[in-house]
Amino acid sequence: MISLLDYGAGNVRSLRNAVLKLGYELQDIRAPEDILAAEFILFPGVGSFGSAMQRLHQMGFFAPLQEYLRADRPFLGICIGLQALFEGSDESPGVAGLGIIPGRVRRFDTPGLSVPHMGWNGIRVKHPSPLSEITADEKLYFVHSYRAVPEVVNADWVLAETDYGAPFVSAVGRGRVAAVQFHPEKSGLAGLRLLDHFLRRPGVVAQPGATTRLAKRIIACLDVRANDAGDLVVTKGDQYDVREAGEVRNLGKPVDLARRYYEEGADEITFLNITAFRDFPLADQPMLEVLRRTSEQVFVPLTIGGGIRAFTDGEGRHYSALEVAAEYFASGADKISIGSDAVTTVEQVLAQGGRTGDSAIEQIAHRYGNQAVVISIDPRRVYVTGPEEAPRHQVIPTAIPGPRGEAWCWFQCTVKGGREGRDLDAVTLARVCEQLGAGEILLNSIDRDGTGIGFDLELIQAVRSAVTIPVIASSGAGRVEHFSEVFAATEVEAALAAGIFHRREVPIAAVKAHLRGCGIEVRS
Ligand code: 1PR
Repeated sequence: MISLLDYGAGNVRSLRNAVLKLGYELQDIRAPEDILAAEFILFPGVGSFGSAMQRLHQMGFFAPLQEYLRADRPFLGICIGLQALFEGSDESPGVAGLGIIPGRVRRFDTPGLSVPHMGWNGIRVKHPSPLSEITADEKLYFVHSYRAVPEVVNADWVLAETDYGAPFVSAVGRGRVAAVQFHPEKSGLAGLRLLDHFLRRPGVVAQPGATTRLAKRIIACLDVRANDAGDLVVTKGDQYDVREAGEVRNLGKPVDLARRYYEEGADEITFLNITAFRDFPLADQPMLEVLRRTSEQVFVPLTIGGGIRAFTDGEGRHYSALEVAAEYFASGADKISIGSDAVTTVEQVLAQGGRTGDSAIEQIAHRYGNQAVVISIDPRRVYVTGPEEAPRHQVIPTAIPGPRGEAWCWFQCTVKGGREGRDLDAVTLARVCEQLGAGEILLNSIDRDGTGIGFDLELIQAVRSAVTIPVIASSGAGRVEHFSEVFAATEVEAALAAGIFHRREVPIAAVKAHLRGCGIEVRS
């Protein structure tokens, strides 16, 4: 019997699904006395270090949990569940951790490194543990901006290290207490196997591993909307036009396609509810059901976008963007993606010269962590004769001339699925969203969407070099070489495609085999 310590923030649905799939029984810790009565505690800490500690105190869990851990009783912490074992974190100065392991958790600080550390990386095993199960070519899913560092005082706790800039502690353990910085429930079959071993606790002899490298991620994107008959389908546009002979293109059922991409090796799955800008997403129960059913079968990160903003329904009830996002997280999303509302927010910030404090980005990042907030940008090229023609925008020289031979362009943000252009450029949008607390950029291109002619490298480079958070290149992939091209020409952390995967023109495995052949690190 596994007892889950869930204090109600973020996506623990996937962890529940993973534990149940492995055949264990699961119960929730609801009261302080449940802690000392537990046989095995699973603690998937969520949110910031400070909010996690605050919740433990509020619920009366802090002291019994310390007692449980000091008595060396069976425990597995995940992510913040690892960091909480330390004395404190630079993320929340002045807030004490559980203090089981000496040392502090610190922010990644290597210059030039994108933060969060997000994606698939390896582990280097230091001490015998179930982690020795993981082979040198297997990778696990990480997403965090703070990390514990190996120090003399905690050396006897460190089970594994991972390299990102410098080595950090990716797993700890002593006696029957263990914790991992990565998410086993989001790490595909390797993660499920590992979770099973931790829960069964076999003894294995460690083989010290080599340097680890963060993999470039390959993401499958499913644009979802209702067709004219009212069924939710995966569709795909050409430059955002999803209709063919008047009908919405139907490329399959969302859950079936997501499962297929998981089995074929996608590192993440993104759902974009593309017409949610005009409907209220919480009224869209079929979409929430898609997410729930997908998270029962897909054990890699799930992102959902579309319609994340404040909303007042027909009866005058107001819903905050945080409430909308909470429903998505509770239904199985690991990250939410914000499109149109990010544009509105940045316009307000620029108009008033500072943060709004109550934007969806700020609220959701504060509650669920920066890594949970993706900004989806839908830009379109606007050609100009020189920077002086658009003095308020980030104008770049372009090797792809405009219709009148223009050699300069800027990238105009659009809202409502490309239907409306705004007086804001994508570079500025990305920069301001990072300042507001976004953790990742999903960078589409209306010009390239569905064309199969390759990613817009100039756009991607312009945005990538303006921010320090990870960027996902999207739109235009037609061949495996387009993926190696974008990773060679820019520093993006991930590349996303839709049409070529839906139409089975290029399998995900072929993309990865090609990248591996080019010496680019990918997850097997
Ligand atoms: O504005 O917060 O409600 O979010 C709406 C979301 O829906 C945005 O993320 C926006 O990008 C997306 N969206 C809206 N309309 C469309 C459309 O296609 N008509 N889809 C749309 C955007 C673009 C990509 C696509 C890549 C790769 N889809 O995600 O998957 O371009 O395609 P390819 O590999 O076939 O070239 P809000």
